[in-house]
Parts: sequence; C-alpha cells; structure tokens
Amino acid sequence: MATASDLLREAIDEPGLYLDQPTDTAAYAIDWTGKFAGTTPLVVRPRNTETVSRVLAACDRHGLAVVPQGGNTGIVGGSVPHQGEVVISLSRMNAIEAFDAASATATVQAGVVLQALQEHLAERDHEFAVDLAARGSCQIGGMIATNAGGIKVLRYGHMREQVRGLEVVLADGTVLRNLNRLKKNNTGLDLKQLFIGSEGILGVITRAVVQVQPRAPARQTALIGLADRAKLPALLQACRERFRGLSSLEFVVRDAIDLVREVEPETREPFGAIYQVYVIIEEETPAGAAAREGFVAALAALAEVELVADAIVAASERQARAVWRLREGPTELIGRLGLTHKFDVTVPPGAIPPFLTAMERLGEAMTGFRPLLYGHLGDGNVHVNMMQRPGLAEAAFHQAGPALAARIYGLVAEHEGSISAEHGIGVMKRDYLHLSRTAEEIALMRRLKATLDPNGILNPGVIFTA
Ligand code: FAD
Ligand code: 2HG
Ligand code: ZN
Repeated sequence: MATASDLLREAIDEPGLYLDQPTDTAAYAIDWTGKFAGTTPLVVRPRNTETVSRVLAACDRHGLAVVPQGGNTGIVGGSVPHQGEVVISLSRMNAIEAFDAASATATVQAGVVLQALQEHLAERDHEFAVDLAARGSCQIGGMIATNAGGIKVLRYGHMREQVRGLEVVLADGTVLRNLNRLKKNNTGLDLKQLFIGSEGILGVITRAVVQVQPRAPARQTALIGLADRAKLPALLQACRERFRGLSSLEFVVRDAIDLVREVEPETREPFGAIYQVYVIIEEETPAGAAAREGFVAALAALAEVELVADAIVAASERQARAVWRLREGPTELIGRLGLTHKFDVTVPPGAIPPFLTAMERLGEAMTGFRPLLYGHLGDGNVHVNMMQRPGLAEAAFHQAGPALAARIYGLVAEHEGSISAEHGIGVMKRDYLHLSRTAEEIALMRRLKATLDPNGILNPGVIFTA
C-alpha cells in the first residue's frame, strides 16, 4: 500500500520538503507542555504558497489528514498530530516581504516568528501591538490561527484587530488571496475573519498583512504589591482612569512568585514585605521627565486610596525586564517542572477575587496539585495552572483532569465568563465548547467546516470531534 510519503512525493517533490525519519519528525509530534503527543508519518516544510496548495490538493485527493503547525507553542493540543496526520510546518515560510510606513502595515509569510517581526519593526521605529512570552517561537500564522491575545490586549486588542489582509489555502488547494493593506475596505463579507481564531480547521494561513504602530516614545513600568486581592477590580478601574496610555495590567498571585524564586534563586524578593498579589502596570507615554513624574504621581494617588501597598518603578530597561520576569517566568518554568493542567478563562473583573479564592480551595482539595494563578488583569483573564506536585503519579495527574475541568468551567459558567480567553479550544476544551457557545452557534460552525473542508482533512478533532 502506498504511504503518505509516496502519495505526496508523487504529486510534488522538492529538495528538503519532507521529513520522514522518526528522529526528525519526533519534535513535531509533541507539544511544549509535554501533555499532548502523537505520531506523524511525514512532516512537510513548504517554502511558498504554491507548494502548500499542491500539497493540500494531494492530501485532499488521497484523504490524508493534515495538521498545520506554526511554532508549536499552543496550549490546547491543536498543533500536534494525534492520529498519524501529516504535519505541514510553516517554519520555512519566514520572509518579511514588505514594510509600508505610510499605510502602517507589514506583509509577512505565516512562518515569521513574532520576535523576528518585532526586531524588524524596531529597526524602522515601529512595533507590533501583540506581544507574548512565546515571542521567540510563536509564528504570525499560528498567532492568527489562535487569535492570540497577550500582554497588550487592553490597549490594542487581539490578533484579530491587527490583521488587514490574509492569504489562506483551502483544503482542496484553492488559494484565497486578499492581501489588503487598506484600513477601510467595506466590500461584502469580511472572509478573513472566518480564519482568524479557526485553529487550522478551515484552511492553512500562508501570508498576512498586519498593521503596525509607530514605536511608543517611552514606556513606564511598575511592580506593585497588594495586601488584599479583593481590591483588584477597583485597581483595574482606577488604572484605566489614571493612566491614559495604559498598555499592560497583569497580576501574579504570590505562590507563582515563590515558584520563580525556587527555580531561579538569584531572583530578588521584590519588596521588604510579602504580598498576596503583585500587579505590573505599564504605560506608553511621551518621552521625558514630565511623563515619568506623571506616572509616579498617579501611582502615589493610588497609594493614597490604598490601592497600592508598595511599588517599584523600573529605572532602566534591565529593571523593567526583571519586573516582567516575575510574570513571564511562571509560564515558562511550570513547563520545565512537570505536567500541568492549564485553564485559560475569563471572568468579569468583579469576580476575579472570589474566583481566585475558589481556585486555591480547589487546589487544596485535590491532593497532589499546586495551584498557580496569574493573568491579564486588564482583560479579566485568569490563567489557572494546576501543577503536578512531586510524588503525584502521571496516571493520577491525567485522571484528575476531567474533574478539575468540570469544577473550573462550572464556576466560570456561573460567573458568565468564558472557558477560553485567548488560547482557543484545540482538543483540550472541545467537550466543553457548549458552556460558552450555543447549540445553534456550534451547528453553524460545523456547517462552515463541512463547506470549506468537505473531506474533513484539516485538523480533525480540533474545536469539535470529527
Ligand atoms: P501552533 O502552536 O503551532 O498552532 C496553534 C494552532 O494554530 C494549532 O491548532 C495549529 O494547527 C494552528 N496553526 C498554526 N499555524 C497555522 C497556519 N499557518 N494556518 C492555519 N493554522 C495554523 N497565547 C496567548 O494568546 N497569549 C499569551 O500571553 C500567551 N503566552 C504564551 C506564553 C508561552 C511561554 C507559551 C509557550 C505560549 C503562550 N501562548 C499565549 C499560547 C499561544 O497560543 C501561542 O503562543 C501562539 O498564538 C501560537 O502560535 P504558534 O505559531 O506556536 O502556533
Ligand atoms: C501567559 O499569559 C500565557 O503567560 C500562558 O497565556 C498562560 O501559562 C499559562 O497558562
Ligand atoms: Zn496569557
């Protein structure tokens, strides 16, 4: 019987296009958390849209299922082959094709890594509005496919808000090209929106036009300590009112700071006292002393009304990075320490304090788990990490997953929140989709999938069961 490799090589062959040795394909078959893994007979690494189109047409003809893969930094298991699918890796489609200052756009291939785009733009006094800790690996195509959020959503929005144009290859190889650079282009259905956040089930994103921003003249960064997290909603409101250029508002519950200090002992205790919760405030301001004084004065005003117990204002880029390490460190370090059940949810800001308490109680009640809580305060986005404590067997860890999910998503639904704030559904949350979307919505999603991918070759099992 002909293998996937035979069938595809017959349709198209180019030097370096295929990897089929297990030692080469293994890294493409497991996610970075180590929680989702499978196998693949073949990894395809196209360099251009034409090749993606020919590969997909052949896969569709032969009924070969496909997983599109970007930087493989996704958190919900959507980027790995679970049942022997062919992987299409976009990594070699990494050209930044154009930068247009007048229209404030960049045109990129899907495999451009976020940090490469950030560096390219910095050299041109511009920046990209979406930023996240996976910047060294995640790709623009993957970020669009997941509608990634990150640390500046409250000022600039998600990926969805950055995309002006898109080129997508459909399951049958049809190329849908609309590399629009215009800010205004109100011409019928905005088809690109279908693919933003579609997690690879409707088409493979090959190129994009994204909008860019002139670089902020200055950035003020502060870390604050808060003795009572019941004040978080009031702090959020006050920050919105007082910091006109507020670009990030992030929180970290104390135990996650402890984790960073355990793994990176050189990390200094930020304050003389220990606080229940820590918040990073970042504001984009004009350059100069006056703006900085304004930032410090606003912090002092928050202290006067007891919304800030202690504060450090970063005096240099290096200090700002050290502040951010306290927030980005846990995300990265948790993955190195063992397995973690990750829950990325939103609740209305007012519900954040009781929700955090409920998560800690749940962690205490479930033996063997260490709850680590942090997130994007400005968006009501809580990252609940239920980390495997040493001593908890792997089988027991996995077994506890559904019970944890049921409790956490149940609470989220009670608060009218969402079971996925920014990471998507993948395979991890597909059984819970009905908690955040109606039956009619899910039925329409399935109809769209059937229309665009009638043979069901694209990412089967992602978002809903095949
Ligand atoms: P992958 O992981 O490769 O893929 C993700 C999904 O998109 C899969 O379903 C895949 O099939 C699909 N896909 C990938 N590329 C394409 C394409 N070209 N066409 C069609 N489908 C495609 N997310 C946030 O939203 N905010 C954060 O703050 C954040 N921080 C993170 C921090 C760390 C340290 C890590 C590891 C992850 C973080 N994430 C965050 C997760 C986030 O989803 C990814 O970082 C990013 O959006 C995924 O990009 P990727 O290129 O790695 O995609
Ligand atoms: C973050 O904001 C990411 O750090 C990852 O979205 C969240 O570690 C997580 O659960
Ligand atoms: Zn996040």
